[in-house]
Amino acid sequence: MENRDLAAMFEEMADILEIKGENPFRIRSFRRVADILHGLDFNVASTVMENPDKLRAIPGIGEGTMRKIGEVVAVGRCEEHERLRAEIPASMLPLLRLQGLGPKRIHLIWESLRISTLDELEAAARDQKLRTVPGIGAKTEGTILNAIADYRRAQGRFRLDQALEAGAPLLAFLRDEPSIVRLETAGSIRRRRETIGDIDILVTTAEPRKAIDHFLRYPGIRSVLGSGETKTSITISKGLQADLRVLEEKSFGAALQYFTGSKEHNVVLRERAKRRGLKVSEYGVFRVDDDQKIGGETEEEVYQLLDLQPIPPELRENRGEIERAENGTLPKLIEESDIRGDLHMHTTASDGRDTVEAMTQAALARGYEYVAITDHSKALSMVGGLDEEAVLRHCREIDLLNERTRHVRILKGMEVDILGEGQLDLSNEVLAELDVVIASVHSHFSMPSARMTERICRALENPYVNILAHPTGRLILRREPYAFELKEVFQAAIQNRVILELNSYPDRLDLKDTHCRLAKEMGALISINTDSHAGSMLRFMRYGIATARRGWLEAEDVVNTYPLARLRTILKKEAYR
Ligand code: DGT
Ligand code: CA
Ligand code: CA
Ligand code: ZN
Repeated sequence: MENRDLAAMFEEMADILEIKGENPFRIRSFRRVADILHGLDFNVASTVMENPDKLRAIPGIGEGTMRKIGEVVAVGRCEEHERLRAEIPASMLPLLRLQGLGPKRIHLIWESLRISTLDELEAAARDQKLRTVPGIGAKTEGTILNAIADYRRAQGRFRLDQALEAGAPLLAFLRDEPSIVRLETAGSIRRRRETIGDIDILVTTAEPRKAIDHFLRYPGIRSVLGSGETKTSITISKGLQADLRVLEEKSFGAALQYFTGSKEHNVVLRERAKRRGLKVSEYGVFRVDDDQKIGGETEEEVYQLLDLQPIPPELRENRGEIERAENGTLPKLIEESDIRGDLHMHTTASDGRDTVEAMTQAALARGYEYVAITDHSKALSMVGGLDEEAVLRHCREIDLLNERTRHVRILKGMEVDILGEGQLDLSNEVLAELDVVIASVHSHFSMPSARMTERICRALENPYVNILAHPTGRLILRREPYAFELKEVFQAAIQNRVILELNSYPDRLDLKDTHCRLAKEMGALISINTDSHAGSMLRFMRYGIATARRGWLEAEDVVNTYPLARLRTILKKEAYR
C-alpha cells in the first residue's frame, strides 16, 4: 500500500466531514495528516508495523492516526472511514473529484437542492438551477459543467508512465512470437501524450490467426473485450485496454499514420489531400480521379506525397505542425542523448533513498557530465529539510567527493522552499555558496491567484535563484495546477535569468507540453530534471524528454544539454538566451 492511498483515505474522511458541515478542527487535522503522509519518503504501511516509533515521532501523527493506519494496513479497512462513508450517499463521492467544487459547496448544494449524483448536478447546472444556491452564480455553473466534462474524460485514463510500464511486457511477449513480422505502437502512446486511454498495437503477419491467438494467450490478460477479423481488444493490469490490429505489409505506413492520430491532425491532413486531388486512408494514398493507389508502404511516403516533411508523432496534435512541415521548418526536436546532466535530485541528506555518491554513480552510468544535488530546505521538516548549518556541511562533503570523483562534476545545490509571501527558506549568505539554487512552492497551494503570482515573482527576484521547479504544482489526474498568472511568472523568470523546470517525475510533467512551447516562444530557458529520490529514478528523464518534444523544444532551449562551462555562465547569470 502506497502512502498516497493512505493519504487519500484521510482526505476523503475530511471531505465527508466537510460535506456534512462538521467540526472544522477535525477536518483540518485529517487534512494535515494527509499532507504529512504525502510528504514522507518511506513507506508508511510497512513502517507502522516494523518501526511504529518512527511514525509516532512525526509531529501531527497522533495515536488516533496511528491506529487508523494500523487498521487499514492490518485488515484492509478502517472502521471510522467506513462509518463516515456510510453517512453520505456513495454517489456523492465522485462530486468531490470535480475541480473547483469542493466539500463546502457540495454541502450547500445538498442543503438547498438535495443533489447527490453527478447526473443531477449536471442537469441542475444546465437548467440554471444551481445558481439558486447561495454563493453560486452563472459563472460557477459553467465551471462545474466543464469540471464534469473533464472528470468524465479523465475516468479510465492512465498516466503515460503507467501505460508504458504496463505495456512493455505485453510488447515483449508479442515480439517473441515468430509469426509476427512487424510491430509498432500507435495512438496516444506513440504520440507520448501525458495520459493514455488505451494502447494501440499494430502488427503485420502472414498468419493472422496465429498472431491473434498468441495475443490472447498473454499471461497478464485480465479480460477479453472482443476479437474480430482485424481488431482484438483485451484489458491488462489495472484495467488498461490494449487493441491489437493485424495489417497488410503493403499499406503498413498508411495504417501507422492513420492509427497514430491524433484525430485532429488526421482531419487536417485528409483535407489537405482532398485539395490536392488525393485521398488518404488507413489503406494508402490514392488519386481521387482514377482511384489509383500511389503509396502508403511507409509513413514518410504518406507525408511526402502531400509535400510535407515527415512529422514526428509527438507533434501530431494539429497545433501548427502541418504548416511548419509544409515550409520545411519543423523544429529539430530534443533527444534523450542530448542531455548532459540532471539538475534536480534528492539524497539521504533529506528525503532521497540514496547517498550523494550513489546518485553520482547513477549519473555516471548514464554518461552524464554533471549532476546537481538539490536536497530540501528546512521548511520541509517532515522530510528532513536542511537548515543553513547543515547546508554548509553538506557542501563540504560534496567538495570532498568532487576531489575524488572523475568524469562527472557534482554541482552543489538546494531545492529551497518559497515561503508564504515569496521569501526563501535559506539565507542569501548560504545560497551564495551554492552552484544551483532551485526554488519551489510546496505549501499554501490555495491562495488567490494574484497573491500566488506575486509570491512566485518575488522569489524569482532573489539574485541567487536559478531554477523554478515544477512551476504549476499539478499532479497528473490528481491535482490541478495552483492558480497563478503563468505568463507573468514566465516573464519574471526571463527578466531575472531564471530557468523554468520541466520536471520529469512521472506524475508531474510540469511544465506540461503546451507550457514548454509558450515558455520557449516567450524566450525562456528550460531545464529538464528528474527530481529523482533514488538513483534508479534518473531514468524518468525519458518522460521529460517526451513532454519536451511535445512542447516543440530543441536542444538549444534546454540548459542541461549545454557543456558545463556554458551552463555555469547561465547559473552565474552572466548570460541567458
Ligand atoms: P487515447 O487512446 O484516448 O489516449 O487516444 P488515441 O489517440 O490513441 O485514440 P484511439 O485509441 O481512440 O484511436 C487511435 C487512433 O486512431 C487515433 O489517434 C486516430 C485514429 N483514428 C482516426 N480516425 C478515427 C476515428 O474516426 N475514430 C477513432 N476512434 N480513431 C480514429
Ligand atoms: Ca489509444
Ligand atoms: Ca484504441
Ligand atoms: Zn519539489
